[in-house]
Amino acid sequence: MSETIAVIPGDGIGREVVPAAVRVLDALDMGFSFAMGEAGDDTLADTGEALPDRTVELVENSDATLFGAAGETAADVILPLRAAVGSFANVRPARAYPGVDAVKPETDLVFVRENTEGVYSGIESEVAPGVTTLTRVVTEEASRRITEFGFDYAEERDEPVTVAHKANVMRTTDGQFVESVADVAEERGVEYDAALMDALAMQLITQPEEYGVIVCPNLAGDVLSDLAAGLVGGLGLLPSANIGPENALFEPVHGSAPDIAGEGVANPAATILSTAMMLEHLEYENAGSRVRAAVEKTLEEGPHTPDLGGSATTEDVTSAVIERL
Ligand code: GGG
Repeated sequence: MSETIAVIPGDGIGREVVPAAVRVLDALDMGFSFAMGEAGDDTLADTGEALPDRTVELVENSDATLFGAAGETAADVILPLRAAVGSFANVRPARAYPGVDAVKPETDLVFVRENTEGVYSGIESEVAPGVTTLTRVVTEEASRRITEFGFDYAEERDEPVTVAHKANVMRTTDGQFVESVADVAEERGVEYDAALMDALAMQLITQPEEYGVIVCPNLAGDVLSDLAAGLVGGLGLLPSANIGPENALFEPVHGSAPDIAGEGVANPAATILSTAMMLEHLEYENAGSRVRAAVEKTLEEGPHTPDLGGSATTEDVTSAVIERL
């Protein structure tokens, strides 16, 4: 085993939860090597660039990347990093765990978010003082690709698919999206539901158990997955994978949480669960399952960080996960 993992803590609590996840990977003793990279607000202040070329090269030359959190420079850091691994699908599971107070304990959802376009294409301008615009890009190619990925993902897990959109208002762009979804579904002969994303937000809160895999345009996936985090006990529990054809980047769904950064109390579960996704993606299924099981046991029995009502530190929780490995 000689995988090289690029490790980019980023900003805020990224610098606490990423070292915690690396401790867990070290404890597995799988012979991984770690290539540390810098990015984010402080990197911008120190070097004049939020994402130095060296960090991008490191990501491109690694077998997978573990990223922490982006702060004010998110658009200059996380979007290009996702592009550097060629990722087109952002997979965000949102599950309620025994032992954690959840608004909806029956929640078990996976958001499959289009990761390359939509309103996150970065095409913004100030056309006149006080007048700004944003171009929303939706292509047939990217819409079909995320749909194929979402259908494959759901098929492997025997889950229903719901497609979130707002084609009644964004008629051309989401019109393209829903048309591409319908074409792919017809070609594959598969069933799915389409739902207006605003109505779906309410349905997810009232009856999340009715849903499985939710295929979304970029912004909808970002927003709806955070909504689902609220159902299961918070953003400290949501891992994610950014998958490309040949490379991938793994990160917690949460951001840099400047309100608690530096206090040593950030919940490392989302990042450690992201490493479980990374291990599975690298085909170390057994190691991935062990990490996931150790996190689940720790969530069930404690200790818990303050976001889950406990008083444990990031270190305490990480040590408890490692003990349970
Ligand atoms: N680890 C995820 C992160 O740093 N999130 C901050 C953020 O602004 N994310 C936007 C996105 O996920 O597209």
